[in-house]
Amino acid sequence: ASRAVPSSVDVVVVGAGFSGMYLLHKLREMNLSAIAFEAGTDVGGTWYWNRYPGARVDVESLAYSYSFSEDLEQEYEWQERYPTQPEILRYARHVADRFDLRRDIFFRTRVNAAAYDEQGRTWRVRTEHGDAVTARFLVMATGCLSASKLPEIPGLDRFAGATYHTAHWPHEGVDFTGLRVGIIGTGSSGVQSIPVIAEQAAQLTVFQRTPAYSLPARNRSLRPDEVAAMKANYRAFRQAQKESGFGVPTPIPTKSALEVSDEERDATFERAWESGSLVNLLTAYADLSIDQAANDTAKRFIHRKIHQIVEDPRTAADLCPEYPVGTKRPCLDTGYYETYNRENVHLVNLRRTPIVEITERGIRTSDQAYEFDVIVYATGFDAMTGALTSVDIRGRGGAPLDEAWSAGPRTYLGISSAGYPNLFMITGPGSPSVLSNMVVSIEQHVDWVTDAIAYLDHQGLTTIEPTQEAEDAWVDHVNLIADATLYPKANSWYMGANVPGKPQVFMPYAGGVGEYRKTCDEIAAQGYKGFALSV
Ligand code: NA7
Repeated sequence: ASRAVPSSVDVVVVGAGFSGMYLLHKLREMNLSAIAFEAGTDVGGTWYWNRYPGARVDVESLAYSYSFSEDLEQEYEWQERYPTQPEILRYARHVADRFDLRRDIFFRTRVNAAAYDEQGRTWRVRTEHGDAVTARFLVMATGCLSASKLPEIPGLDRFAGATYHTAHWPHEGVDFTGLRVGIIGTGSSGVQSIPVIAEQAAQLTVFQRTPAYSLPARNRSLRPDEVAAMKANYRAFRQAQKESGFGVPTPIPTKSALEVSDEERDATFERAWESGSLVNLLTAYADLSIDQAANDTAKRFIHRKIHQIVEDPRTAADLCPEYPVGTKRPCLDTGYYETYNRENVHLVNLRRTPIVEITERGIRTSDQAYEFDVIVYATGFDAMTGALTSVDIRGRGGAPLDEAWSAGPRTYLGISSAGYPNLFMITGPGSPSVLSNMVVSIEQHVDWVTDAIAYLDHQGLTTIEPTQEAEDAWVDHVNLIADATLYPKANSWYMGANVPGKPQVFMPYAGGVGEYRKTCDEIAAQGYKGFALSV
């Protein structure tokens, strides 16, 4: 914190999570000056903030890791199949140490504003501490799930006990022993933390608005032989990741769920359920994501599982989602449904009895007043756009980004936006991002963006900006793909549905990581088709 912020650099990076770290490394290798601003006190982004009990990644560690350094890839020793938050944070810290990244990161520093100077062709970036820096390029590496969200329930401030949001968990942890705990939210954060909190708390009451589809993670320690096999084959595996749909290599399904016998289908779903892999479930049949009747078969299978596990039939029924499988982000859990068989755990179905208010003592629903010592908010994020529009970003003519996006985000490739020259987003709306293994998508964007910067410098050009036509066409393309799927059928954060007043548009690109990469590469190879480049 004692270092002074330089007055001018080539690139300002906002965020020091997996995107920001790799960006810094890459930009340095290009001999460009770059700094990153990071709100946290350390690197790691998502894995720095989300310290709630039970927090884990839902992609396997050997796949959810950087591929840019073969030494790192070979030397790093992952312990678990699905690592916990501390293990992933340790990895991020290792990467920061290994590549000496911290010297260019300003921690405890939020970026408040960034304005494009049309004369100087630079971005003027301001931090919360009043520092200002001028940069040729601005890269928002701010993450897709980083602007956390509290529920809009009357009386939030009234509660006298302790409250925690899963994405702002205290570093020292929380001891729930002997406490009466209420938790709101049953997305991934709720599903992962509920079983762990239930083991400690005297009583745990879960307030569920929409149930999640969840698969048992079947987490375990990695075996030395499987790690060795992966490390011997890593290049081929990484290539397969890049070409895959979700950033996780899987055989491409050819069969329809409707063309096979019930026995065959059940056996297939059973194998996916046993495998502890979400992608195995989502790609079990070719039409699960596009055909309602096909999707219904997966839905019925999971409903049956829930009814088999959960003893109380009414609780089991309440835990069964109605929306199509996969149209909200499904979860991987460790003992989630089983937790509802504990005597100290109680499910409140908010569809039947909505929350009326938070009181000094707890939570009041339409039919009952619950008293708690602690309330946990597992209520998620203003996803994909929240972290971008919370910075006062102004492009040409001083146009605010949040106004340009008032009817939903508009990007070209999810990387850039018309009217905002030399501004790049890593895994922005309109790219596969949250529908993929994030590390694969992050590396692809960082490589693409740094290649574009190198191209400009090599050609003696100073600015790059998508044309309005290219952006409009991309937005249409993203919508067209989404409309061919079942995704828009759920009220999900993919759609912005969890934030009151947020425009309802399907934000990620659903055409798959491999197809998307091909498109990005072709556009670059054609001299950045759809972009206006200027000297
Ligand atoms: P999510 O998946 O957005 O889950 C948030 C949960 O909180 C979800 O069940 C919401 O119900 C619920 N919620 C939000 N607001 C309210 C209000 N006002 N009242 C009741 N319930 C509410 O966030 P997570 O942190 O769990 O996971 C984010 C991603 O991280 C996850 O998808 C993985 O990719 C990793 P809703 O569904 O909106 O009805």
